[in-house]
Amino acid sequence: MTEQPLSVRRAAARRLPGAATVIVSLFAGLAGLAASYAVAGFTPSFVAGPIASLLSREMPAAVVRFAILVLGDLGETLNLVAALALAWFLLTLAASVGLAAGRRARSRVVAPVVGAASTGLLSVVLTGALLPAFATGAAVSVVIAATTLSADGRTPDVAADRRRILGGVASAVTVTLAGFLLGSGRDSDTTVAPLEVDRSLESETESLLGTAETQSLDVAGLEPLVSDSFYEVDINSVNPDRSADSWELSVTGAVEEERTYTYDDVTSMDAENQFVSLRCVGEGLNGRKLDNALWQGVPIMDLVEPAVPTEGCCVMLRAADGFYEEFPLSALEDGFLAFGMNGEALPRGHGYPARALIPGHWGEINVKWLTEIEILETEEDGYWEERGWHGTGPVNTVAKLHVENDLEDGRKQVAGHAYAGTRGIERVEVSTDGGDSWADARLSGPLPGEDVWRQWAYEYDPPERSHEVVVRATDGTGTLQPREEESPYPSGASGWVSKSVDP
Ligand SMILES: Nc1nc2c(c(=O)[nH]1)N[C@H]1C(S)=C(S)[C@@H](COP(=O)(O)O)O[C@H]1N2
Ligand SMILES: [Mo]
Repeated sequence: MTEQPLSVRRAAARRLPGAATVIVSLFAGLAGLAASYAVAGFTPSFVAGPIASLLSREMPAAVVRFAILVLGDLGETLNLVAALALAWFLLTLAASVGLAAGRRARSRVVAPVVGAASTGLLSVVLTGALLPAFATGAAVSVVIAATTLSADGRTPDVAADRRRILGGVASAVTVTLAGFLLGSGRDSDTTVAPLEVDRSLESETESLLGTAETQSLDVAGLEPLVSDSFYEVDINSVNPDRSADSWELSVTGAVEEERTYTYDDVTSMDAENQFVSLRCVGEGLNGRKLDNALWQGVPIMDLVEPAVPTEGCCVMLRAADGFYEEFPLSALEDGFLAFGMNGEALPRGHGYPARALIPGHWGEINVKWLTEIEILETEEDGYWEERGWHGTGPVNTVAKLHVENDLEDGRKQVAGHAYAGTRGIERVEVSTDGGDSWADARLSGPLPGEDVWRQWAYEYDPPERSHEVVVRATDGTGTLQPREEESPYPSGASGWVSKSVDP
């Protein structure tokens, strides 16, 4: 048997066993993922962000419907978990390219360098952002270097292999923990600049918020007329992260002259306050995706009219997250462009820098992170209509039953909100015997505005057995809401809410 040259023996010693390569790649990938999160936080520059968007966009309509109707908010969590897993897997593959290259080149420095380059490239291709890609590459190279550099090449024994793998794992765990802490400590609203409006609007906002507070019914556990926590529905689990400086809104399509506005253009126009409630077409009959806020902004037609629309029938609103919704021009005419919410800048989750509010219509056409208003000459489907929903029209009338209190005097109290878009709420009735007899509920005083919910409450002496409480609303046109129960898909939940109440 001939003696092998020393260099070949060294290389053989440096070669990690197959399973170890997989382990080191997995840990390097994890560290890369965490480093990206540390720098980008929960934004589209985080390497898992674009994957989450892609997953929800490409998911078959039936799966999305199942997620909305059956899984609810869990669907969004699953989307995020899948995106994280996929990002980890891709980074692991890219890191293993580095290890393989190092093996072929028989050099200790090749693996960390190639691993950094391939994972960094993957990240930049996915996100288009340099800094998080750089962090990912650096973290991956640290983990790979911790395994390849700690080999001395002369001791091809199991103990040495184990030390090398442990070195990699230990460094990966450190980087991952640090990355997770840094990323989660990041304020998700760092790009949001404070709202600047003139003093007179500001004091009007304060006084209207005060009105909403005093008009709110004094019922324990009932959400006030300006929601404490406003629901959020997005096609993506990671929200856009536009700064006001980089944001522009253009009016395009069937217009005489296209127009583009900056954030300064929009916020220096004459701003107004508007109460507008939103309800999601996908929520269950007695669901919680109905809320109200006081918004600061400008009438949308103040931006559209200078472009002089020609013979349009409809409009397509497009957004920074790839969302788009189409609806008739007539609905746009009452539209509002909001850049403030309850006297603060619009939060990132609700569409910073600016969103559309289309009074009386389902939430979905109230497009957030708005970037383009395109006037159309022929109808087109929006994002949700392509997936089978009919959510561009006016909302259904609904009365929710969210609160059930035992009062000190022995009576029962039931309460909730009622909403009928721009038709308004005229009356809410309650039955405590399954719908045989009805009595009027108390209503909160109406707030100014065309599209605002109301609260209702009703107190009664409970019977000594469990009983069925039913609630129904009559809108401002005098129409009683239909009794028949309809599922949210495709045109929004409808029907009388009823609940069995124990004595
Ligand atoms: N750009 C964009 N706008 C959007 C959405 C979205 O995913 N992306 N979701 C819509 C849906 S389905 C609803 S119900 C409302 C919810 O608004 P909120 O998240 O501020 O409550 O926003 C609408 N606007
Ligand atoms: Mo929605």
